[in-house]
Amino acid sequence: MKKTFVLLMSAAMILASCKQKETTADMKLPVDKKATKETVELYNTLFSSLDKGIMLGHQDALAYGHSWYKEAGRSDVKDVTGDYPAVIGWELGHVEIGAEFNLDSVYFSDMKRYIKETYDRGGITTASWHGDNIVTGNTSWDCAQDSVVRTILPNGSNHAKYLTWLDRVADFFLDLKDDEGNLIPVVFRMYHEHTGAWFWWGSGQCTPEEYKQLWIMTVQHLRDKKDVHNLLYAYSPSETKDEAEFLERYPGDDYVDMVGYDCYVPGKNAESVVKYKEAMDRNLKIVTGYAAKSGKIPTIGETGMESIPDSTYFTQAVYPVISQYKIAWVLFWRNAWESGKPDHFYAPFTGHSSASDFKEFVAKPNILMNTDLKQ
Ligand code: BMA
Repeated sequence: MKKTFVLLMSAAMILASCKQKETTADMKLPVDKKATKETVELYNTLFSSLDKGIMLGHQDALAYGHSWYKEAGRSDVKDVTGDYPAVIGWELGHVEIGAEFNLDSVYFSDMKRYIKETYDRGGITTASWHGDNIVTGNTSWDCAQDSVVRTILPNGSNHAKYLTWLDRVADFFLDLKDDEGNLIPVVFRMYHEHTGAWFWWGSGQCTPEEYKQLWIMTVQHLRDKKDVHNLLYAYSPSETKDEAEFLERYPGDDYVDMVGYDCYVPGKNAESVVKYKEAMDRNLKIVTGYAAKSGKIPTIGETGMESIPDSTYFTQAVYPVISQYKIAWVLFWRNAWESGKPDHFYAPFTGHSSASDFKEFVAKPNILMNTDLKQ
């Protein structure tokens, strides 16, 4: 009797493992060929979700919002719409120097908890990284020198020190675990807006070749040296004029899983909204066109209109443009909690003049919130 049971169990286990192999064999693989099962699943889900709609993302959604900080279960997007964003963005700036909290005062221990909560709810996490300038110790916006990247690259004077910074970034990702101890997958959107010249890795601060080397060195260190296998890599310049500019600093298809761009309304008036719609349309064409050719997942890395003075921004400016394209998500930037930044918010909060427009936008069948991901 016991023997029969053991035999039956072994047969069931062999069948189960064959089934698992079959499904993974059918799946596309990201640039990390050793990516964890959950990361491969996320990668494939992102492709299939392109046919379902566009996920809504919000930066720092769970940590704070306009005029509040750290209230369990709260999110400005949820206050207004009743649902969490499908995608939540987090900022790693200062993890590299071993700080307890990031440059916007979010504790990394809290961030890890929020990432797990999001994962448990079926949501997706993406991370950006405004790492400090290693030469001066100032912020990522310190562009006084044009040699920071050069000093970080192999043989550069800061190379060894920079690897210790990357080690800390790796340790953060390796500490994101679900209840079973599996690593939680994250889309890492690193060295973003590099076609602009406002970060030390920007177009005025390094050559295209140096930028590419920085990117490749980072992927190789995280993936191959530190064995971080729960990442998808997202490339996100600021808006560009054409595919040539978009690709000028592109590190290559072997190092990128998602292609996107960052684009904001450049002012507060109607004219800037018109310019924004043009820029969004042009960049969506570039990004979806390149994604189709190269087999990458297109997305919008960051967008928004600061303080949303246009009360129909979501349904009249964003929706008519993005709904013409198949993209994974649209991520709106953060709603600052800091008292000194009352106008720095990109999603409405309860009582804001754009709240009803945002509700209408989110209710569109092709705009996906957290709950929609489970259906
Ligand atoms: C910027 C602003 C800053 C913030 C940084 C990193 O766009 O929101 O206030 O510190 O992103 O999150």
